[in-house]
Amino acid sequence: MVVKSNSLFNQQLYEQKLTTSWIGHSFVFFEEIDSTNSYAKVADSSIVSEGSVILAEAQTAGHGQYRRKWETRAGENLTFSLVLNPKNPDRLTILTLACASAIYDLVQKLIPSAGVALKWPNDVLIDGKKTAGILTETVFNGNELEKVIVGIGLNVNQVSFEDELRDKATSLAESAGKVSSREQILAELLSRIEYNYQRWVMRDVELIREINTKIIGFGDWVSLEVDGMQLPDVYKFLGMNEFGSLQVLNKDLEVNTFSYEQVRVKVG
Ligand code: BT5
Repeated sequence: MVVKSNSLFNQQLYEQKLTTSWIGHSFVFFEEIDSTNSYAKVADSSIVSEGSVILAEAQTAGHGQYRRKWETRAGENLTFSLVLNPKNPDRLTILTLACASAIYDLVQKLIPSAGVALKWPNDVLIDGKKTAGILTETVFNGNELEKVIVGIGLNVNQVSFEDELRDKATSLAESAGKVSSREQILAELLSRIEYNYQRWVMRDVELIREINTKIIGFGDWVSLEVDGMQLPDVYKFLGMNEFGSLQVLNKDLEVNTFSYEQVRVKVG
């Protein structure tokens, strides 16, 4: 596959394509930075405010949960953070997955043949390989929530991955067989995120139902890893509840609830 890449993100083109009401109107661009999430956390409110998008072509310390590395080739993908100001820090699991769900819908529209799925708690997969990951972080001022940072890494035009990612990662280009305009993809994704964010703020239960049906293993008997320990039994995966906790049915048909952070779902 011939891939034309490494042209810098075109902010002007992105602005032309953007149709959101407020998300992404404030846009901060870096050719290289340690991490867009780290920057968004400390940036002054005169530069970064609600709805700001911080995008970098390259990150020297891009990371996921537990400081795991997020590795992408510069100039080929989308690595950005979105700043939000919800009133309180509850239900952030749902917010993370609402953004993942926006990516899911976009992938499905762009590549109808792709086997897209969400993986609890924060991934988007195409045909079983990771295409996007989301890291949601909070900043507090004393007891008060100051801002929420949703960091998104989406593999767009990168078609080969090194080392441990070789068999685990994929991209839109790899799946579609052609490159996409990153500017167009970002603009469209932000519209979908804005829509889902509004639904999240309104506590739309339909949003949760919609997300649940997209998560791998939903309705199936799955294995669970809790706080790093594999549980011996299998559980029926009931999905997320309205608080963003994961619910399963055990073999005695009792409902067990786990918090977002502590559980991993293993299918098959
Ligand atoms: C995530 O973490 O998947 C969330 C990644 C969030 C990255 C964005 S980029 C913009 C913003 N700024 C940041 O510094 N972070 C955010 P986690 O679930 O912990 O997954 C991390 C794991 O994904 C790694 O240990 C690798 O196995 C795998 N991985 C790393 N880079 C990848 C890539 N490009 N594509 C697919 N998988 C990758």
